[in-house]
Amino acid sequence: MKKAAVIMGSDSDLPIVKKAIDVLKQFGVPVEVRVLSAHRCAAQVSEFASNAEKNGFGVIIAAAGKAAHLAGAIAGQTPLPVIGIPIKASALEGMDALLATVQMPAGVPVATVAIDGAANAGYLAVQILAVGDGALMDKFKAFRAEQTEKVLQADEKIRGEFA
Ligand code: RP5
Repeated sequence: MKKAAVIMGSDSDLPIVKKAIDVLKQFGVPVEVRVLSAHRCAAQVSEFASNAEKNGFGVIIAAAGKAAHLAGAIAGQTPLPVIGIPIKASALEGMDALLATVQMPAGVPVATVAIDGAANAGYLAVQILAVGDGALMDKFKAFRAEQTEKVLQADEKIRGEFA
């Protein structure tokens, strides 16, 4: 199976980013986790991004707050799909990071999840890798069926309580 990379702009992002890592691990996806800043260590970001495909990655998750250029900077230097997580890290409550991450020029997309939406970044990465991996796709389908079943059980319980 291809690996997933999870890159965060600062170790202060980890409490949120951990939710993406947990999802990837839950599905048995091999994951490498790095702290790399688009602004504070741009050369290392370039080194990582430009070698990611040949190093066996299939998808990259990039999380950053404030002027969040990390996901876009990575996306511009790799043909791999990049998922951006805007982190709530400033007085602007994450809107700054959301707009900086999502407003990419045509030809260099970043699939941007919600502010602090790290779990969905993990699920989307699993779905991307699952397209080329039948066993992973089966696991994802089983997860979805289980999720549906939990909602239907909650529905039955609540309907009973308020009948
Ligand atoms: C961004 O600035 C990081 O991704 C983080 O969300 C934010 C604050 O970083 P620190 O000052 O805590 O390192 O680049």
